[in-house]
Amino acid sequence: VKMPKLEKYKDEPLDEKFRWVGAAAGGSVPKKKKLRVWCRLPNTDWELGNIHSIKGEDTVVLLSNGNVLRVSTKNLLPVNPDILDDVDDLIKLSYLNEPSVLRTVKCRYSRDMVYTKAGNVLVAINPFKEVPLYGSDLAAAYREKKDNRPHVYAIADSAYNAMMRDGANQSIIISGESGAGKTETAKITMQYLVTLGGRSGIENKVIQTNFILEAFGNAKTSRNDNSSRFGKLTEMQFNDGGKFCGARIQTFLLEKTRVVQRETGERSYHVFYQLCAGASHILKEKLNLKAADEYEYLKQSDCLRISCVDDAQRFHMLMEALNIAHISKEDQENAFTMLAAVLWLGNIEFQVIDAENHVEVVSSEGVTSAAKLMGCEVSELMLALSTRKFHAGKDSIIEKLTLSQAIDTRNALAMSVYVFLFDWLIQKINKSLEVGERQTCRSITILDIYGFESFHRNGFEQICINYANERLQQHFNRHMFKLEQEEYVQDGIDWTTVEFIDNSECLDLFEKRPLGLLSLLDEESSFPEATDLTFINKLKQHLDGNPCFKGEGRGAFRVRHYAGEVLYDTSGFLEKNRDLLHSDYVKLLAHCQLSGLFASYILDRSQDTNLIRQFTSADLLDRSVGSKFKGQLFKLMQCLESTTPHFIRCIKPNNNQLPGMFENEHVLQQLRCCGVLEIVKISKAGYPFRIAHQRFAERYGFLIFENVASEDPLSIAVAVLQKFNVLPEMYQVGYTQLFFSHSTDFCIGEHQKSHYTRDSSHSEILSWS
Ligand code: AOV
Ligand code: MG
Repeated sequence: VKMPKLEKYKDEPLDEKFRWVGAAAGGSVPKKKKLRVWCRLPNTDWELGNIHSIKGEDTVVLLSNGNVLRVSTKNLLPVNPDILDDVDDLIKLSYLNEPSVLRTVKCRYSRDMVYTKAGNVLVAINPFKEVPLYGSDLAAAYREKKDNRPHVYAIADSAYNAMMRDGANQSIIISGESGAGKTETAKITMQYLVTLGGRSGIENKVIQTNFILEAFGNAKTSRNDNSSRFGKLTEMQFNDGGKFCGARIQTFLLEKTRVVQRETGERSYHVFYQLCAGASHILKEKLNLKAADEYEYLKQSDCLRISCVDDAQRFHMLMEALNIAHISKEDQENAFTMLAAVLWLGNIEFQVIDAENHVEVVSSEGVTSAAKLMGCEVSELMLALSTRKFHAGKDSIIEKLTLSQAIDTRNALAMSVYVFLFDWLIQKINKSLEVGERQTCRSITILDIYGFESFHRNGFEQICINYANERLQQHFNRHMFKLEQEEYVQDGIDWTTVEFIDNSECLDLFEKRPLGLLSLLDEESSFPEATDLTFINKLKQHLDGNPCFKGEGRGAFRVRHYAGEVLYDTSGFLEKNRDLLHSDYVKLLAHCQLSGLFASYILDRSQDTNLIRQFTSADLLDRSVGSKFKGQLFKLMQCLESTTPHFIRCIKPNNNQLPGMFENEHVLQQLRCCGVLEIVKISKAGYPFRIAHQRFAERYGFLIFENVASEDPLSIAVAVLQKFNVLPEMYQVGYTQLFFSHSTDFCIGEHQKSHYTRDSSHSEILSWS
């Protein structure tokens, strides 16, 4: 993909750069000790070199590879001293520029230090191999503050401490493009959190649910062999004493089309292959299960295996995980039965019977097995897949389906069975992880959604995924840049605004009413006559003014996302957005005797969500996939806004899923789009620790004043700061709060007063954490 130019992005402010270069140009550089510089090559890479000579705007640089280059001085940037090569927090760099940041993370990465801080944000680069960075000993070291190197554990720990200290719910928000390591990071976070506050007996249960959800909700894509195809929010719950006591999982929009169709070289959900490879003889016989390559739904994409993965072994792990999660044997078997039914549905074939392309179901092993597994009559299933019933007044009219209609119906049925199964499983898991006797009081929520995607072909699924990522990016910007800086301004402290790449324009493109992408999609979906072509024309007509949108030929359009430009193909958009469920087969499903529980669940759900209702345009507003997803994301954001966020940005070092391969341009692009340089700038100049005058005075006033109550809080605060020699550059006094810079390492904790005395030094007062 060609990535867009990010115009608002700048290196160090230009004038600073020139000042620096100006000093070098002023002839103050000793001839022998030639100044080291980053020099931008014609291919836009940066290379280290030494200044050889300077003539006006041009500088001759001796590059480290031996070449000599004459460049304009604006293509030079300052190099940090070697001693800063592997700093653990980018705010420690003396010169903040792209090549220096890249050099630091690259240098750390080559030594398996995959985590680096950028102020409060953790940058995690995917090692694509096992690294000796995890385990209970290391976790304990973080808990006991014996280790303070950047780590997921450290983030989880500070979230936990903040939760205990402030009594406020926390969130850990993990983002990054597809394959960057979000899901692994989420699991590492969870592993840390479940051990807190001592053993509760459900640690393993929670950890094992990850494996179950990955089996049913992850698949191999061309970007990631274990790509999450759903969004996941896990609320980790803690009791009064701070002990982990339960969890609740919420999922978002599972990519259901994958069950019936996908690009060549990709797989459907892991669980299908695991089941085919690993089921016992008895189970195989019961389900009439064959090898994966006998199922149309599995073999169609020419990819049945993932290298280095043993599906049969994974199936045994799955069974174990289901047992540990207390999913009953009966429920497990119901689930496997449904999976087999889906596979057999895919093998059902149709035969054209007249000139109008109407069809009948071919009697085959596919249809008999599917009917048997679903628990309905073969004839019932055949009828549901080849006809449609209409109500015209009191009469009902039966209409035969054409070949493409019948195939669509069959696929829609298979997809809904899978989605029902997935939702049902989540419900079971939640039941099992539920906290007993209402003991929960606080939580840390972990968000792991599908990452930004740009494939060869991008459809409705990708636009939903990428839209979700835009929303998340907005949340990140809001907290890292907007709220932070607004607070400085409101409280009247000295502050120079740091610019950042705002993605509001792109979000507007999606969400604006009535002329945003989602509204237009809904409007068009409500016209029965509309086609993908009329849809694209509508988009072009209304959106061409938006700088993030560009109409292309042949039913395609481009969106400029914060993380890159993506070309979308509109084919199937309307259909997928409408997501019609035909009443005939929903009724069929609900009355199938698949297995008591499952059937009643479907019936519940279909009444719940009015699935049986015929689709009308009025329903669409709240029923279309796009609007439902948008609504879900809004709720998600609301939920996140009620927590204190902690951010982890995962970075993918290469597109080959290989260890030890660090592609500069690719990494740089990701660092840019998550605004790492800007975050460092804000953190470096900013005041991450703050406390209200009043609170500070209450806490420390007694160190100076006998009677704190009689003094004004601000005077007390300033007196304390002066008495303890807190340097003026370490803090600023706002109208309502005191702001402390990063270098103070100040902790706003509820410490006992006995911790300090009038003889305490300022470092004692300001540096516990
Ligand atoms: P994702 O969640 O960000 O992609 P994953 O977490 O699935 O990415 O990571 C992809 C692969 O990278 C994993 O299967 C591991 O092989 C490897 N990996 C990631 N993090 C680590 C780590 N800390 N240590 C070792 N290997 C790691 V997507 O779900 O596609 O957006 O939709
Ligand atoms: Mg994932």
